[in-house]
Amino acid sequence: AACGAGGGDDAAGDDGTITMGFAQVGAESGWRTANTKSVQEAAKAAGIDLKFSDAQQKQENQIKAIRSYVQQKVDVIAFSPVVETGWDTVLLEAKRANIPVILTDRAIDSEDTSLYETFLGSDFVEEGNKAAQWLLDNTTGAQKVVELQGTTGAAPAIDRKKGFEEVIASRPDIEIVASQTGDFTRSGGKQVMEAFLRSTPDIDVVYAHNDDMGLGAIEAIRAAGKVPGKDITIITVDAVKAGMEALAAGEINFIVECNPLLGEQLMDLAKKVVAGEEVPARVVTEEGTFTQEQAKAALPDRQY
Ligand code: GZL
Repeated sequence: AACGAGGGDDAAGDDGTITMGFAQVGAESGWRTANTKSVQEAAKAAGIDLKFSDAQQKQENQIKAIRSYVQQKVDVIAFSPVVETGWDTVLLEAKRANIPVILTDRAIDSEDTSLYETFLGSDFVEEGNKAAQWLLDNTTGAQKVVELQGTTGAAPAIDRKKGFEEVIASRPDIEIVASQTGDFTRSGGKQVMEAFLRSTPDIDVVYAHNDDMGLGAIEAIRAAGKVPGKDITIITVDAVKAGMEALAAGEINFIVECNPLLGEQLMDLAKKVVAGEEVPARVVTEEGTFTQEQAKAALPDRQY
Protein backbone atom coordinates (compact mmCIF):
# COMPACT_ATOMS: atom_id res chain seq x y z
CA ALA A 1 0.00 0.00 0.00
CA ALA A 2 1.43 3.38 -0.96
CA CYS A 3 1.74 6.04 1.74
CA GLY A 4 -1.00 8.65 1.39
CA ALA A 5 -0.01 12.32 0.90
CA GLY A 6 1.08 13.85 4.22
CA GLY A 7 2.29 10.45 5.44
CA GLY A 8 0.52 8.58 8.23
CA ASP A 9 -2.62 7.04 6.85
CA ASP A 10 -1.73 4.15 4.57
CA ALA A 11 -3.83 4.46 1.43
CA ALA A 12 -4.53 1.12 -0.16
CA GLY A 13 -5.12 1.32 -3.93
CA ASP A 14 -3.46 4.06 -5.99
CA ASP A 15 -6.41 6.38 -5.40
CA GLY A 16 -6.66 5.34 -1.74
CA THR A 17 -9.62 3.00 -2.29
CA ILE A 18 -9.60 -0.11 -0.11
CA THR A 19 -10.56 -3.35 -1.87
CA MET A 20 -12.22 -6.00 0.33
CA GLY A 21 -12.76 -9.63 -0.64
CA PHE A 22 -15.81 -10.99 1.21
CA ALA A 23 -16.55 -14.76 1.17
CA GLN A 24 -20.17 -15.19 2.34
CA VAL A 25 -21.60 -18.52 3.59
CA GLY A 26 -24.54 -18.64 1.19
CA ALA A 27 -28.16 -17.47 1.07
CA GLU A 28 -29.67 -20.14 3.33
CA SER A 29 -31.81 -17.98 5.62
CA GLY A 30 -33.49 -14.65 6.17
CA TRP A 31 -30.64 -13.80 8.52
CA ARG A 32 -28.04 -14.38 5.81
CA THR A 33 -29.95 -12.20 3.35
CA ALA A 34 -30.04 -9.35 5.87
CA ASN A 35 -26.35 -9.86 6.67
CA THR A 36 -25.36 -9.74 2.98
CA LYS A 37 -27.41 -6.56 2.44
CA SER A 38 -25.76 -4.94 5.48
CA VAL A 39 -22.24 -5.77 4.24
CA GLN A 40 -22.91 -4.57 0.67
CA GLU A 41 -24.59 -1.32 1.73
CA ALA A 42 -21.93 -0.55 4.35
CA ALA A 43 -19.11 -1.11 1.82
CA LYS A 44 -20.74 1.36 -0.56
CA ALA A 45 -21.25 3.93 2.20
CA ALA A 46 -17.62 3.50 3.34
CA GLY A 47 -16.20 3.87 -0.19
CA ILE A 48 -14.78 0.36 0.02
CA ASP A 49 -14.60 -1.63 -3.25
CA LEU A 50 -16.30 -4.97 -2.36
CA LYS A 51 -15.64 -8.26 -4.13
CA PHE A 52 -18.40 -10.63 -2.96
CA SER A 53 -18.89 -14.39 -3.30
CA ASP A 54 -21.71 -16.76 -2.19
CA ALA A 55 -20.41 -20.26 -1.29
CA GLN A 56 -23.82 -22.02 -1.28
CA GLN A 57 -22.90 -23.24 2.24
CA LYS A 58 -19.92 -25.24 0.90
CA GLN A 59 -16.56 -24.82 2.63
CA GLU A 60 -14.60 -25.67 -0.53
CA ASN A 61 -16.27 -22.76 -2.30
CA GLN A 62 -15.35 -20.37 0.51
CA ILE A 63 -11.73 -21.59 0.40
CA LYS A 64 -11.66 -21.08 -3.40
CA ALA A 65 -13.03 -17.55 -2.97
CA ILE A 66 -10.43 -16.66 -0.32
CA ARG A 67 -7.68 -18.07 -2.57
CA SER A 68 -8.90 -15.93 -5.48
CA TYR A 69 -8.89 -12.81 -3.28
CA VAL A 70 -5.26 -13.55 -2.36
CA GLN A 71 -4.38 -13.87 -6.05
CA GLN A 72 -6.17 -10.59 -6.77
CA LYS A 73 -4.08 -8.99 -4.00
CA VAL A 74 -7.09 -7.40 -2.24
CA ASP A 75 -6.27 -5.15 0.70
CA VAL A 76 -8.33 -7.09 3.24
CA ILE A 77 -10.33 -10.35 3.34
CA ALA A 78 -13.45 -10.85 5.46
CA PHE A 79 -15.58 -14.00 5.72
CA SER A 80 -18.06 -15.92 7.84
CA PRO A 81 -16.64 -19.48 8.12
CA VAL A 82 -19.45 -21.93 7.34
CA VAL A 83 -17.86 -24.43 9.78
CA GLU A 84 -15.25 -24.01 12.56
CA THR A 85 -12.48 -26.23 11.21
CA GLY A 86 -10.30 -26.61 8.09
CA TRP A 87 -9.18 -22.99 7.54
CA ASP A 88 -5.52 -22.92 8.63
CA THR A 89 -4.01 -23.69 5.20
CA VAL A 90 -5.83 -21.01 3.20
CA LEU A 91 -5.50 -18.43 5.99
CA LEU A 92 -1.76 -19.11 6.11
CA GLU A 93 -1.65 -18.32 2.35
CA ALA A 94 -3.36 -14.97 3.08
CA LYS A 95 -0.92 -14.30 5.93
CA ARG A 96 2.09 -15.05 3.69
CA ALA A 97 0.65 -12.63 1.13
CA ASN A 98 0.40 -9.97 3.89
CA ILE A 99 -3.37 -9.71 3.45
CA PRO A 100 -5.16 -9.20 6.80
CA VAL A 101 -8.25 -11.34 7.49
CA ILE A 102 -11.33 -10.37 9.53
CA LEU A 103 -13.77 -13.05 10.79
CA THR A 104 -17.39 -11.91 10.85
CA ASP A 105 -20.51 -13.68 12.19
CA ARG A 106 -19.05 -17.15 12.77
CA ALA A 107 -15.72 -18.14 14.39
CA ILE A 108 -13.06 -20.76 13.59
CA ASP A 109 -11.52 -23.06 16.15
CA SER A 110 -7.91 -22.58 15.04
CA GLU A 111 -5.28 -22.39 17.78
CA ASP A 112 -3.32 -19.94 15.63
CA THR A 113 -5.02 -16.62 16.38
CA SER A 114 -2.42 -14.84 14.23
CA LEU A 115 -4.42 -16.05 11.20
CA TYR A 116 -6.97 -13.25 11.63
CA GLU A 117 -6.98 -9.72 13.04
CA THR A 118 -10.34 -9.77 14.82
CA PHE A 119 -13.66 -11.67 15.15
CA LEU A 120 -16.85 -9.59 14.94
CA GLY A 121 -19.99 -11.51 15.81
CA SER A 122 -22.52 -12.69 18.39
CA ASP A 123 -21.91 -14.75 21.50
CA PHE A 124 -23.81 -17.88 20.46
CA VAL A 125 -23.41 -19.60 23.84
CA GLU A 126 -25.17 -16.63 25.44
CA GLU A 127 -27.94 -16.93 22.83
CA GLY A 128 -28.43 -20.57 23.86
CA ASN A 129 -28.42 -19.53 27.53
CA LYS A 130 -31.15 -16.95 26.89
CA ALA A 131 -33.33 -19.46 25.01
CA ALA A 132 -33.14 -22.01 27.84
CA GLN A 133 -33.56 -19.40 30.59
CA TRP A 134 -36.89 -18.33 29.06
CA LEU A 135 -38.00 -21.98 29.07
CA LEU A 136 -37.05 -22.36 32.76
CA ASP A 137 -38.83 -19.12 33.67
CA ASN A 138 -41.99 -19.74 31.65
CA THR A 139 -42.79 -23.44 32.01
CA THR A 140 -43.41 -25.72 34.96
CA GLY A 141 -43.04 -29.48 35.14
CA ALA A 142 -41.49 -31.96 32.75
CA GLN A 143 -40.70 -30.72 29.22
CA LYS A 144 -39.75 -33.01 26.32
CA VAL A 145 -37.65 -30.86 23.97
CA VAL A 146 -36.75 -31.60 20.33
CA GLU A 147 -33.85 -29.57 18.91
CA LEU A 148 -33.41 -28.42 15.31
CA GLN A 149 -29.66 -27.85 15.05
CA GLY A 150 -27.98 -25.46 12.64
CA THR A 151 -25.35 -26.57 10.13
CA THR A 152 -23.23 -29.42 11.52
CA GLY A 153 -19.87 -28.08 12.67
CA ALA A 154 -20.88 -24.41 12.47
CA ALA A 155 -20.02 -22.22 15.47
CA PRO A 156 -23.64 -21.05 16.00
CA ALA A 157 -24.89 -24.65 15.96
CA ILE A 158 -22.24 -25.91 18.37
CA ASP A 159 -22.53 -22.98 20.76
CA ARG A 160 -26.33 -22.53 20.73
CA LYS A 161 -26.60 -26.21 21.68
CA LYS A 162 -23.93 -25.82 24.40
CA GLY A 163 -25.54 -22.69 25.84
CA PHE A 164 -29.02 -24.25 25.94
CA GLU A 165 -27.82 -27.48 27.56
CA GLU A 166 -25.79 -25.79 30.28
CA VAL A 167 -28.86 -23.86 31.46
CA ILE A 168 -31.42 -26.70 31.35
CA ALA A 169 -28.95 -28.85 33.30
CA SER A 170 -30.45 -27.32 36.47
CA ARG A 171 -33.88 -28.80 35.59
CA PRO A 172 -33.70 -32.61 35.35
CA ASP A 173 -37.36 -32.63 34.23
CA ILE A 174 -36.43 -30.72 31.04
CA GLU A 175 -34.88 -33.12 28.55
CA ILE A 176 -33.74 -32.91 24.91
CA VAL A 177 -35.27 -36.15 23.61
CA ALA A 178 -34.26 -35.68 19.94
CA SER A 179 -31.77 -33.43 18.16
CA GLN A 180 -30.85 -33.24 14.46
CA THR A 181 -29.52 -30.70 11.96
CA GLY A 182 -31.92 -28.86 9.66
CA ASP A 183 -28.94 -26.96 8.16
CA PHE A 184 -30.43 -23.55 9.06
CA THR A 185 -33.02 -23.83 6.26
CA ARG A 186 -36.83 -23.76 6.37
CA SER A 187 -37.08 -26.97 4.31
CA GLY A 188 -34.54 -28.68 6.57
CA GLY A 189 -36.48 -27.67 9.68
CA LYS A 190 -39.75 -28.95 8.18
CA GLN A 191 -38.31 -32.32 7.15
CA VAL A 192 -36.65 -32.96 10.51
CA MET A 193 -39.76 -31.88 12.43
CA GLU A 194 -41.92 -34.23 10.33
CA ALA A 195 -39.58 -37.07 11.36
CA PHE A 196 -39.66 -35.99 15.04
CA LEU A 197 -43.47 -35.90 15.02
CA ARG A 198 -43.54 -39.46 13.69
CA SER A 199 -40.88 -40.83 16.05
CA THR A 200 -41.27 -38.85 19.26
CA PRO A 201 -44.59 -38.91 21.13
CA ASP A 202 -45.71 -35.97 23.31
CA ILE A 203 -43.27 -33.27 22.20
CA ASP A 204 -43.65 -30.21 24.48
CA VAL A 205 -41.00 -27.84 23.06
CA VAL A 206 -39.13 -27.15 19.83
CA TYR A 207 -35.77 -25.37 20.21
CA ALA A 208 -34.72 -24.27 16.71
CA HIS A 209 -31.25 -22.73 16.18
CA ASN A 210 -32.79 -20.22 13.74
CA ASP A 211 -36.17 -18.75 12.76
CA ASP A 212 -36.15 -20.38 9.32
CA MET A 213 -36.03 -23.93 10.75
CA GLY A 214 -38.66 -22.89 13.32
CA LEU A 215 -40.95 -21.72 10.51
CA GLY A 216 -40.45 -25.06 8.75
CA ALA A 217 -41.33 -26.83 11.99
CA ILE A 218 -44.54 -24.79 12.24
CA GLU A 219 -45.61 -26.12 8.81
CA ALA A 220 -44.96 -29.71 9.96
CA ILE A 221 -46.79 -29.16 13.28
CA ARG A 222 -49.86 -27.75 11.51
CA ALA A 223 -49.84 -30.64 9.01
CA ALA A 224 -49.89 -33.01 12.00
CA GLY A 225 -53.06 -31.31 13.26
CA LYS A 226 -51.40 -29.57 16.22
CA VAL A 227 -51.36 -25.85 17.10
CA PRO A 228 -47.84 -24.31 17.08
CA GLY A 229 -47.21 -22.01 20.04
CA LYS A 230 -50.00 -23.70 22.01
CA ASP A 231 -49.80 -27.54 21.77
CA ILE A 232 -46.05 -27.23 21.23
CA THR A 233 -43.92 -24.34 22.59
CA ILE A 234 -41.47 -22.98 20.01
CA ILE A 235 -38.26 -21.08 20.79
CA THR A 236 -36.02 -19.83 17.98
CA VAL A 237 -32.96 -17.59 17.39
CA ASP A 238 -32.45 -14.69 14.91
CA ALA A 239 -35.57 -12.40 15.06
CA VAL A 240 -35.84 -11.83 11.30
CA LYS A 241 -39.12 -10.41 10.00
CA ALA A 242 -40.79 -13.74 9.17
CA GLY A 243 -39.90 -15.05 12.63
CA MET A 244 -41.14 -11.90 14.35
CA GLU A 245 -44.43 -12.09 12.42
CA ALA A 246 -44.93 -15.70 13.58
CA LEU A 247 -44.03 -14.62 17.14
CA ALA A 248 -46.54 -11.75 17.04
CA ALA A 249 -49.15 -14.17 15.69
CA GLY A 250 -48.57 -16.57 18.61
CA GLU A 251 -47.10 -19.42 16.53
CA ILE A 252 -43.65 -18.94 18.13
CA ASN A 253 -43.35 -18.26 21.88
CA PHE A 254 -39.92 -16.60 22.27
CA ILE A 255 -37.12 -15.43 19.97
CA VAL A 256 -33.50 -14.70 20.92
CA GLU A 257 -32.16 -12.00 18.60
CA CYS A 258 -29.01 -12.56 16.55
CA ASN A 259 -28.03 -9.27 14.95
CA PRO A 260 -27.08 -9.61 11.24
CA LEU A 261 -26.35 -5.88 10.75
CA LEU A 262 -22.56 -6.24 10.99
CA GLY A 263 -21.67 -4.24 7.87
CA GLU A 264 -20.85 -0.85 9.41
CA GLN A 265 -18.65 -2.27 12.18
CA LEU A 266 -16.93 -4.54 9.62
CA MET A 267 -16.01 -1.60 7.38
CA ASP A 268 -14.72 0.45 10.33
CA LEU A 269 -12.56 -2.50 11.42
CA ALA A 270 -11.32 -3.01 7.84
CA LYS A 271 -10.18 0.62 7.54
CA LYS A 272 -8.30 0.38 10.84
CA VAL A 273 -6.71 -2.96 9.90
CA VAL A 274 -5.57 -1.70 6.48
CA ALA A 275 -4.17 1.44 8.11
CA GLY A 276 -2.22 -0.78 10.48
CA GLU A 277 -4.09 0.46 13.55
CA GLU A 278 -4.76 -1.72 16.61
CA VAL A 279 -8.17 -3.43 16.70
CA PRO A 280 -9.69 -5.52 19.51
CA ALA A 281 -9.30 -9.28 19.00
CA ARG A 282 -13.03 -9.74 19.67
CA VAL A 283 -16.00 -7.44 18.97
CA VAL A 284 -19.26 -8.83 20.40
CA THR A 285 -22.54 -7.86 18.69
CA GLU A 286 -25.31 -6.11 20.64
CA GLU A 287 -28.61 -8.03 20.63
CA GLY A 288 -31.72 -8.74 22.74
CA THR A 289 -34.71 -11.06 23.02
CA PHE A 290 -38.40 -10.83 22.10
CA THR A 291 -41.64 -12.05 23.68
CA GLN A 292 -44.89 -12.11 21.68
CA GLU A 293 -45.92 -8.70 23.04
CA GLN A 294 -42.49 -7.18 22.32
CA ALA A 295 -42.61 -8.52 18.75
CA LYS A 296 -45.92 -6.78 18.09
CA ALA A 297 -44.42 -3.49 19.30
CA ALA A 298 -41.10 -3.92 17.44
CA LEU A 299 -42.37 -5.17 14.06
CA PRO A 300 -43.25 -1.78 12.51
CA ASP A 301 -39.65 -0.55 12.92
CA ARG A 302 -37.77 -3.74 12.00
CA GLN A 303 -35.29 -3.19 9.12
CA TYR A 304 -35.19 -6.88 8.13
C1 GZL B 1 -25.61 -16.64 13.14
C2 GZL B 1 -25.58 -17.05 11.69
C3 GZL B 1 -26.62 -18.09 11.44
C4 GZL B 1 -28.05 -17.58 11.64
C5 GZL B 1 -28.76 -18.41 10.63
O1 GZL B 1 -24.74 -15.58 13.36
O2 GZL B 1 -24.32 -17.56 11.33
O3 GZL B 1 -26.52 -18.51 10.09
O4 GZL B 1 -28.54 -17.75 12.94
C6 GZL B 1 -27.81 -18.31 9.47
O5 GZL B 1 -30.05 -17.96 10.29
O6 GZL B 1 -28.10 -19.24 8.50
